[in-house]
Amino acid sequence: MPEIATTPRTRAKPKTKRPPLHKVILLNDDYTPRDFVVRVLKAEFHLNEDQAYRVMITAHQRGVCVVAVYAKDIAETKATRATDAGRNAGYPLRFTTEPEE
Ligand code: TYC
Repeated sequence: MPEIATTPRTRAKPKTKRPPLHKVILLNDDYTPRDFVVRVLKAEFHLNEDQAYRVMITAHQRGVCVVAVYAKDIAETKATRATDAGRNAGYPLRFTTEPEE
């Protein structure tokens, strides 16, 4: 009696989908001091000095820079807290979020 191969060729489809990640985006402005932007990036997003400087200077030169990606609610909370830190210091610093493609 010939043996019949029973190994499935494809994996079963996973039943749960990961929720899409959301980008936190830093927007440039003409007023917020560079060192303040770096300080907020370090405090809220746990970037080191070098990472924070690179993100700040990229936003400064190109207008925007992706800071990090998180689950939606975490991205929104961090963007709000970082924007509020600027407002509390009298600066128009802004962070937004958008879903990853
Ligand atoms: N453009 C600001 C300045 O020249 C610095 C800055 C950089 C502000 C990045 C916001 O997202 C920003 N003082």
